[in-house]
Amino acid sequence: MTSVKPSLRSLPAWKALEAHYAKVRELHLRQLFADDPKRGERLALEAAGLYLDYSKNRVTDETLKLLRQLAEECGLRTRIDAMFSGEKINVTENRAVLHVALRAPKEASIVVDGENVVPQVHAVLDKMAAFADRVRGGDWKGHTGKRIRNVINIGIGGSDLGPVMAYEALKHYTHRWMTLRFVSNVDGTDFAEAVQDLDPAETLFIISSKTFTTLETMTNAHTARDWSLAGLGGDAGAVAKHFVAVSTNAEKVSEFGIDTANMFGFWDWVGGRYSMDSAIGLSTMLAIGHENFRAMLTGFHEMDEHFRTAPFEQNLPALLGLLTVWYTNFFGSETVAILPYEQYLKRFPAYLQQLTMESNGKHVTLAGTKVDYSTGPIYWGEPGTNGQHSFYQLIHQGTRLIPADFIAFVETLNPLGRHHDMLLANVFAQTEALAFGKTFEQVKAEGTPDWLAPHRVFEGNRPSNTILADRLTPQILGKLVALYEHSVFTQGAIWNIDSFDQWGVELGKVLAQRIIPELESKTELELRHDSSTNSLIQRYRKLKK
Ligand code: G6Q
Repeated sequence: MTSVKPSLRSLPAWKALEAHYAKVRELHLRQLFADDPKRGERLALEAAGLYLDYSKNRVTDETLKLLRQLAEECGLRTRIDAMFSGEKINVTENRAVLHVALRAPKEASIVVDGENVVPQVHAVLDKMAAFADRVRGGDWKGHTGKRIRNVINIGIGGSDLGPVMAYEALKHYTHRWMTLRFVSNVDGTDFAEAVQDLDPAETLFIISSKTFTTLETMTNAHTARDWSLAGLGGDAGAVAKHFVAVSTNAEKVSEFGIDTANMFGFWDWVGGRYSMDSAIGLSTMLAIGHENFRAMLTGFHEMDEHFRTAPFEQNLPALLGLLTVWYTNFFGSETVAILPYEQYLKRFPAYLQQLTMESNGKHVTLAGTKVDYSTGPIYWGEPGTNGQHSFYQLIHQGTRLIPADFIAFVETLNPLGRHHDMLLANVFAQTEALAFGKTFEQVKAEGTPDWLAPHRVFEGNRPSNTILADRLTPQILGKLVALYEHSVFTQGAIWNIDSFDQWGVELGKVLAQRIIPELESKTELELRHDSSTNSLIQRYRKLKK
């Protein structure tokens, strides 16, 4: 995979896209829709239960053809096959990238280093299911014999964002007698607030850490153990009933005092940000039950199969990824807004931030040469309609081009009077307003005085996708997450980067380890940082109590 490839900019499709961009950059969506009355029906795709309307994008048929050609020239097809067959496509860590194996059906075979990993995946799933049944059924008792009513997942990054998002997204499917909380930050407030109203006798901690060495998670895990034991009379034997682990590191797990019988494993071919459907999803399974969890996996798998087999013209993730490349590299867009019109998806944009930005925030190619084009855009967003009353102003009338994904469901899980029609009316209205805007003439025709008219003009031509599904089920959530995972993959394949490492998070971690003793030292130390860092450390040391 690392063989020297021609630079992206020199590919025929890239050059053709550059020339094409010069021709279409000013084309207005008003014009595109006027020229093709069926555009809204034509530029839509339905696959694996998701409907994507991509007609409100600044593309012509020629753009789409050239983007697909770019995908071919970049070897997207070969890259997809390499991932699915367990090749070590994470080259900087020499690892396979096999989150797709986490949702493969029992009879599938995916071989890594000579071994079919699918049976191992299902063995862990079965173990998780048995455990979840015992906790949910009240058979797993705490140290004092009380039933577990509270579950706290301690983890960070990939060991937190997926579980938090999935819990919020699937809350409708949870038992309400069970309280689920998530502690991630090393800021003690996170832990203190999570447990302040809980009884240790009824509280189970899941320590979720692939490496079991992460500073934040291990600090919180030790604090949790102290809190638990303090509340349970100090008997270290209580740990066995109140702590389980999700990790790849059995040695560290048992060093911490957790019986490895209560450890749920996964593998180095699962990246943190791609792990919510592995044992890292144990809190999700405890919350929604194993049948729902398995339904979510089925959803993931359906989207995987779609991505693996559908031709690029009909391939949702490939199309979404290519559109992002189009805006990022040709229009110079720097961000993508994720706007779910579904309250349960309130943490979805935060989840996608890690998935997309940790994956594609890279400055060198697979071969290690500096890229001469932009890579991963900034993903951000908030649920609608709230965002409409804050930042949408800039999307509508600001000077930046911000492609936006609107996500909505035909049915609500909480039917309440007219709420849902109003919610959906806003989705459709926003994408319409973004695309078509309001001209000076239209504003004037409303009797607006000349001086005010420019302020009320909406230029329009702001691109958006609308993703519609029937209803937010575990299965649909799996499809939605897989859609974005593979869109990220598509982008990474075009940019020829390693979407599966994250060296960028290392430096700060290492420096923090050096600074911790400098903050804690009782004696004066000679600081050897730059003058800014030195004086911040000195100020903190002087003022802290
Ligand atoms: C994700 C990253 C990162 C990781 C956390 C937690 O892809 O690798 O966010 O998930 O740093 O790591 P541990 O699970 O090892 O504690």
